[in-house]
Amino acid sequence: MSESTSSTESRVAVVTGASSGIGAATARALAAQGYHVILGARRVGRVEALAAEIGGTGRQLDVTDDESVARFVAGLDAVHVLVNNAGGAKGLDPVADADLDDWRWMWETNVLGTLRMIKSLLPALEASGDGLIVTITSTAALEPYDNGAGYTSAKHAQAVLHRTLRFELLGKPIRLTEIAPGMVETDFSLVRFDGDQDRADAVYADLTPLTAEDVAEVIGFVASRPPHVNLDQIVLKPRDQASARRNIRTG
Ligand code: 8X3
Repeated sequence: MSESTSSTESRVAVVTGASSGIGAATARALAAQGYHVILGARRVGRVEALAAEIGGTGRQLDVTDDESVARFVAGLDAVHVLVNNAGGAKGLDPVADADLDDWRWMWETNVLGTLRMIKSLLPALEASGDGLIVTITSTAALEPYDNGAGYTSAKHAQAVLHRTLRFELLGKPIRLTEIAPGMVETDFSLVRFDGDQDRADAVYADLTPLTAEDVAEVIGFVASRPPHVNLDQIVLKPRDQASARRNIRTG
């Protein structure tokens, strides 16, 4: 096997937030490429079931908790791919009405959660000899929008943390890819609107959003490039969406 061929035999991939949506679809995509996938999520039953299906390993993981992260990474000596997917949005309120608990949750999960995972797994990523960090940010990491400051500020911060590593890790065998999706129909909006299904459905009504599989397929492409190819940033949106808040609804 030549050095530039990206063999995935016995390579290890870690996916956070792997119990549903983009995380679950990414775990499936990487397993299909031959990775042994370690799936992490708070809902351990779900990741264990999916792990059993794809020949991976499911472990409980709360990225907001130091001890949970330490338990999750224990024994992972060589990791080839880390997908920072855990995170999300809560609320859609003007800054004047900001709910501090919602902001705290968004910063804890998206920003500090990503930081905890990266800090914990950097030695294992380097030890693999060909590490890759994929961070799922959002189009919200590229542009602010009305009522979204809690989420857009967290996503901007998460993205800057990730992009800074591109400089700091130069010279080490670790690649970094930021994936910035627009509208993807998962339980993202259901969580954002605290379980209000009608409100969540309205976000994707009368247009064709991306699916979790659309995003996972791109991550699979990134992970299957040879070690010298670094895809720095990929922005993907539905054809019906031109910017964070500009889209076309045709019914
Ligand atoms: C989700 C995209 O437009 O709802 O990350 O902020 S958006």
